[in-house]
Amino acid sequence: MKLKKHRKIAIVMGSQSDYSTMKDCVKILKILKISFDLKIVSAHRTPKRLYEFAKKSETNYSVIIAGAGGSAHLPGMIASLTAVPVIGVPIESKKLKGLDSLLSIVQMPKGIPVGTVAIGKDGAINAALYAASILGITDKKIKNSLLKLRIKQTKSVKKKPK
Ligand code: RP5
Repeated sequence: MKLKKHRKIAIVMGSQSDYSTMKDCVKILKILKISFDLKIVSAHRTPKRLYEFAKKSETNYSVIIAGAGGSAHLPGMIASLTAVPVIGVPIESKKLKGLDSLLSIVQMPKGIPVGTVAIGKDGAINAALYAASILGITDKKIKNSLLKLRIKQTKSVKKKPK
C-alpha cells in the first residue's frame, strides 16, 4: 500500500451538535500547526460515508480522532475498518452526561483498539495533544511545539491562589 508522505489528522464527529466540543480539538491542532481534515460521519445515520471514509483513511491519515455521543459507535466502527490509530472522544450527552458515550467507546472487544480520552472538552483537548505526541515520534517540529506548550502550561500555574 502506498502511503502519502504528509498524512493529515482526521477529526470526525457523529453530528453537527458534537462540534461545540470538538472545536477545542481543532484549536489545539491549529496552535501546534498540524494540518487536519474535519468531517461529520455518523455510524448510524451515514453508514456508507463511514465505510468510504474508513477505507480511504489508510492512505490519507496518520491518526483519526473521532468524537461521538450516546450510543457512540463511530470510533469503534472506524477502528474496525482501518489500522490507523483511532482516538475516541466521548461527547457529554444531555441524557446521561456522557457516561453512555464513554462506555460505548472504551469497552471495545479485544482485537480492535480505540484509545479513549475523557468525556467532553477535556477529552477533545487531550485527543489533539495525544495525536500530536504520536506524530511527534517521527516529527521533530511537532515534538518541539508540544514541549513548548508544556512549558507554557507549567509557567501559567500560579504558586498561590488569589
Ligand atoms: C451521535 O448522536 C452524535 O455523535 C451525537 O453526539 C448524538 C446526538 O446527535 P444529534 O441528535 O444532536 O444530531 O450520533
